[in-house]
Amino acid sequence: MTAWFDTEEMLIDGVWRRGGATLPVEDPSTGQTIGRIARGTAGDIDAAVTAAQAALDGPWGRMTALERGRILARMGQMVLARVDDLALLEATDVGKPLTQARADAVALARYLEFYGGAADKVHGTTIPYLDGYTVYTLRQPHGVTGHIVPWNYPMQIIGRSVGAALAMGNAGVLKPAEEACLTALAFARIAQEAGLPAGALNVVPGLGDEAGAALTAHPGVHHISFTGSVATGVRVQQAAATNVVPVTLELGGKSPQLVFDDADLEEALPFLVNAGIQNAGQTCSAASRILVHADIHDAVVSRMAARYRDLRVGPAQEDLDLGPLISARQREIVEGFLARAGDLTVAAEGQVAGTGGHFVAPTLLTGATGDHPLARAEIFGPVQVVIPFTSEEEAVAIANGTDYGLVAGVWTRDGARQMRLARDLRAGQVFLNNYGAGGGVELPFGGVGKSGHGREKGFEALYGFSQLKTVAAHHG
Ligand code: TXE
Repeated sequence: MTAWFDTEEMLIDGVWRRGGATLPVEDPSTGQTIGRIARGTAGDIDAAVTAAQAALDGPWGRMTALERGRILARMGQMVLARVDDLALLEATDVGKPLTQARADAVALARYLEFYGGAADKVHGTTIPYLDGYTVYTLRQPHGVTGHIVPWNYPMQIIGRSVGAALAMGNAGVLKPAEEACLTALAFARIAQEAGLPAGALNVVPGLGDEAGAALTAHPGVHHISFTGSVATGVRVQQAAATNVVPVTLELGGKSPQLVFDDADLEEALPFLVNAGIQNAGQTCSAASRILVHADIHDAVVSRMAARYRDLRVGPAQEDLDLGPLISARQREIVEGFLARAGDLTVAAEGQVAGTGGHFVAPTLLTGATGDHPLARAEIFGPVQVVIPFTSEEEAVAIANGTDYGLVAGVWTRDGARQMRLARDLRAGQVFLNNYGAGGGVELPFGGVGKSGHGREKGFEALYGFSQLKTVAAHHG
């Protein structure tokens, strides 16, 4: 399938090796099996954790922050040099249109540049204390970090999680999603070529309930970062609790964009639709709820509907607006939600141009109230629900009325309202007159409520991937 590397190997302690059983690699654009990956076992995870600890006890653990940063920066340059190869792998494995896959590869490079540059800029402080004391803090790595990554944005999530962890001097074990492992393996090749020492990053593909569960329960792991579903996140946190290990959980959402009657609709409209259908709606921060002031509801719906009717869905390699969903299972989940939308109105659908893949037509639904099941559940497909409101208070109540709280967008020209909503919306990120801010590698990201806890991206992630030690010296 790829001449670049053997997809059935995993990387443990700097050595590429095959395991026992394997899992199929499916191209979601065709439904065809196009290769195989290793099905890592609890034994492989154990070997990977041991290798990571050995790296911490060896040259990697003694490396200066400057040297770590240089390796990450080199990795970033090498990712940029292979952007097209990485994009093709991701498009084929995940089903995202080539342009989006390419943007994800560029974002991976950007994370590596950012965290490479930041590695030697995070440090402790001195604290004025009693007479005769000198007190300071040391910021140190947790040790072995476990990274469980989903299939929707493998490269971006690896960049934000593994990049930040390595910058702080941790040694990682990465368990990519069984549906999409190829760019994780390619990334590990690049890391090795860039000079990352053996064991600093180990990659073990495999099933969630096998390799994933073994990683989260392993007593040699000191921190776990997880991006995925709420149900699995709960299991990950429970497993980590057994070993009293901190976790960062990013569990998706039901993010709203609020459109007030003084909004600049020309500006807003592309964001309203794109933030809902990007990556076929399989985005943690997808704007799956559009809350619109009743006075402009019909105008907004009719313009969104026009855009929907132009959307084309087809094989990732054809680079249309949307690719397929990741799997037959994910398509069944999304179609199940649509089957329960009977009392809502389908305002518009896009056009499916492909056959054989896990394609779902993007669907714009209207007629919902904030408490409708489709307005509360994460659908994780190209489906947006439009909900009218008549006052600012009502809009905030609807926006805050789900179990989630990842991202919110507000479209209004009223500066005072912008400030009130930025304060009152229950979300880890609030965007005023934009949505997503171009990906925002530098911007702290994470949720409240069932969207999870902990912050990734930006400098904040570096604090999360390290711990503070206080040193108090009494010298008289
Ligand atoms: O997620 P899982 P799935 C949501 C989205 C989607 C639903 C199901 O709503 O429809 O989750 O997707 C690993 N111990 N999101 O089933 O199970 C698994 O191997 C340790 C939102 O794919 O959470 C994979 O690597 N790990 C989301 C990762 O967890 C385990 C992104 C995610 O799988 C495990 C993806 C276990 N017991 C889905 N079981 C987002 N936040 O963006 C599974 N895994």
